[in-house]
Amino acid sequence: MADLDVVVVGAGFTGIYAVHALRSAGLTVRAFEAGEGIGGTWFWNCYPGARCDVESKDYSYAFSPELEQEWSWSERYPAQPEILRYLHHVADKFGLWPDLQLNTRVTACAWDADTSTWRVTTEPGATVTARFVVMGVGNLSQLHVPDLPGLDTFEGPWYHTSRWPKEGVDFSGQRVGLIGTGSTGIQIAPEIAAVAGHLYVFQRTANFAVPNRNRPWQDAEERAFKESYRDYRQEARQSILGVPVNGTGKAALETPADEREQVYRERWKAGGGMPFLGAFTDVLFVREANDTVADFMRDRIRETVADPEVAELLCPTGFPVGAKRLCQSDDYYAMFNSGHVTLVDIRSAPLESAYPGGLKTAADSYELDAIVFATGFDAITGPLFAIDIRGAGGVTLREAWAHGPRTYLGVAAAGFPNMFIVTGPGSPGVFSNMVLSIEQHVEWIRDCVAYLTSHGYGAVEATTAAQDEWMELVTGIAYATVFPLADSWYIGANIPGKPRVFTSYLGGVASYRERCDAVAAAGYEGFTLAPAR
Ligand code: NA7
Repeated sequence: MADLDVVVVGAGFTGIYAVHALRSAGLTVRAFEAGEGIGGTWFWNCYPGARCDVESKDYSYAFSPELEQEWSWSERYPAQPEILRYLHHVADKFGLWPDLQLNTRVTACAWDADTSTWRVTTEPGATVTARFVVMGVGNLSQLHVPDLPGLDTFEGPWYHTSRWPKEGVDFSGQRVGLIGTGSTGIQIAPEIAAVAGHLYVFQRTANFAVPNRNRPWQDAEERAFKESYRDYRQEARQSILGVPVNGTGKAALETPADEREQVYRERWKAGGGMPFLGAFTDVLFVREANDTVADFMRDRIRETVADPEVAELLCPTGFPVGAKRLCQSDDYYAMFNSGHVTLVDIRSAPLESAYPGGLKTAADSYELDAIVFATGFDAITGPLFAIDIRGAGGVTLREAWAHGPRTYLGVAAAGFPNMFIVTGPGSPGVFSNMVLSIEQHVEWIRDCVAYLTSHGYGAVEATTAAQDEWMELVTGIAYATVFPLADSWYIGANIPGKPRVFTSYLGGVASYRERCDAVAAAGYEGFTLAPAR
């Protein structure tokens, strides 16, 4: 007999809700969390300026009307500390702490076919058995520090944004080198520039960034969304991205240029990335349509940045808007107008090494007191591969996915019975409002476990045929869009040697939910169910 019904790996948004949902269904469950606090992504990414790019009214749990009424978000886009406070409130309110075990890293999970249980090994030391494991490891938790020769010789401190010291870092008056200009680099740069003596931004690829127009919620606004929250959540479930977006319903290429410009101007003024991607029906499917957005955004950069050469370097080229995560910032571009911020183009003169006093590119040397890596993550599969997962016949997940991840519905993998993945590859995951997707996955998993238990089944495993059919669908949709046209972490291009495959389901959260529900209603079609032992 297993120690627990379910082990959940991670105590971020997934682990916290999974403990609540599975426990409420009468199951014994424990979440193991490597960090010394709950929050996952929002625990680790505590660098200055860390903020969610989905509005707080969307980026919150919908499972409890009482919770959504009693909690007040202070700002339109929630900052990291406020998200952590929210998650603590949830853990307090639902009494989850006894089943959230901190400072415990799951290092291995091995399937035992004889007992239909998983043996879960943790650091430091203990092993537990469980009927099911739920991977709530997040998509962006395995950090990536580039292999930079000489880094160990650098005499100052260096940091990765995702392991920021909890006590903060004082860069007052210092010469700081920032490597990376993705969402994170763009968020942290103005914060460092505000105090540093000089900030050098080492840019390999310029990214598109739109304004946040972040601001406190007005009381009247909050009242309004709280009054219709139930309907609003339903609308979110029926959407593509898990957030209602007011599209024009028209194609950009069939809209007169002045009308199109007007639409973009309104969205620029209102702030936020999703309204741009959803403005016209063809922006994410037709490169020429996407170019109309890209041209508009490049014009805004040229308008904001005083030095024309710097502005041109900041203008992204060569990939469609949205194909790399669309960044959001209210002050990134304007920051380059201050005399103490230098943009260093490491596309034309690559970064070569660190030396005791700073960083060296193919063109120059930069004397630095500190280096900040905002160089991202071994995304999506990285956190799963960090655990030694061994399924049926002792095959590791790493072996099974050597050519790229393969799942059925993004939630299960053939060869790995009774293992569920939340927002994994093959699901809308990173292309959706994460919290909405997490809730949908967790509820589907809860219902699946309840079904198995009540029908006398002990094991559930995706069939290879169902998995193949699903991945074909996922790939077919993805390659009809502009998303695979960039070297992004979405396709693993940021990690040397990683297979370049696009594995997110882009059909939208509504159709995805429908399919998951249909599979369940048909007695878990595409899965093999085995009687309990
Ligand atoms: P990202 O989006 O992966 O950005 C990483 C940045 O670091 C990006 O500008 C990279 O340039 C740069 N990078 C990575 N490796 C190197 C090396 N070796 N040399 C120079 N520059 C490098 O990570 P973020 O943390 O910003 O954002 C991740 C997600 O978190 C984001 O999409 C949101 O969903 C939240 P590159 O573009 O590869 O040329």
